Amino acid sequence: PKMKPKVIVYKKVDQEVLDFIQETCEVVSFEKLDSDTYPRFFQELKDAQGLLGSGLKINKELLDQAPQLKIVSNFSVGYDNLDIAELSARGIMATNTPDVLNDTVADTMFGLLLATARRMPEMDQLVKNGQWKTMIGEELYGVDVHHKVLGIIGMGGVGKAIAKRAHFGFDMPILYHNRSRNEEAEELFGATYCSLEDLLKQSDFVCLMTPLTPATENLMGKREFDLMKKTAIFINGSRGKTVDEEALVEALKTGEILAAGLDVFVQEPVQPDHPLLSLKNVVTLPHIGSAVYETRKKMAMLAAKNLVTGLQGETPPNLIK
Ligand code: 8YV
Repeated sequence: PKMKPKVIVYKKVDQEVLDFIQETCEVVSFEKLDSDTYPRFFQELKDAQGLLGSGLKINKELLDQAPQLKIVSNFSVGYDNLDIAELSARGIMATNTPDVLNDTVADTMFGLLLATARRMPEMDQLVKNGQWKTMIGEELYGVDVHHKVLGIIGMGGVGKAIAKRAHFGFDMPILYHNRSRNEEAEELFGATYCSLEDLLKQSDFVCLMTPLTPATENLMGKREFDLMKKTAIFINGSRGKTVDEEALVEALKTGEILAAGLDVFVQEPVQPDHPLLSLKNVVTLPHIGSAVYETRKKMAMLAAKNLVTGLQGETPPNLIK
């Protein structure tokens, strides 16, 4: 009988997902990669034909240790951890898990936007710390969201789901900046395409939802934060490296912008002594955009399907070109 291709699953997935892969592959699984598991991971990598997981930097150095690799299946929509040019040069397929997470991530981003606008974590702590002595005065007021201008940088699947929430749920006029026009967002949600500069100048909320690419690295720096309204709020649900964090800290401290809601950071987990964490006008989340059971299960199953179909010689549903 034909030998089953060996694959490494390097992120915790449900047994049902492993069982599905095991129907056609020999599976070596790691719940996480760290100093304890890396030695065995690189040992197994020598004759592995498939990889499934998220966040592992897959570049020339790693690929030189994986001579039989045929496909890398990312358990994420973002694939900045993959050196696509190197994978392509070696004829190795790469796939990701778009679409299934759009609504979940858009919910998270809108929750983060509302929490930041109305200072909810700060108010929650005030109650829990027994500081609620009188009815809240204007020094603790937040800002309105409904009818305010939302600027979306990156009108992809998640950006569109955010626009839907803003338009139908909060009567927000929407501006967007993107590599290309998005007629659907314009027709369905009244989104208006504009330059990054105009978006930054006119938006009350700026939501950064682009992939991390050489074009978007440090997209938001001092110049960009200075262009924003002093009453504006910045939300980042993309990747940490799309933002110059020093410039963001400066903008928040000097009042160039009002506040920020962040689900992603340059270094993750973010270190406890990071300057951002000392600011009252910053709301932070530990990269939980898609972190609900049903959605992560859909992502895992999609990553598994991409892996299995690729190894069976078919074109995977989500092949990254
Ligand atoms: C994942 C993400 O949580 O999909 C992405 O790009 O950032 C998140 O949905 C993360 O990559 C781990 O799977």
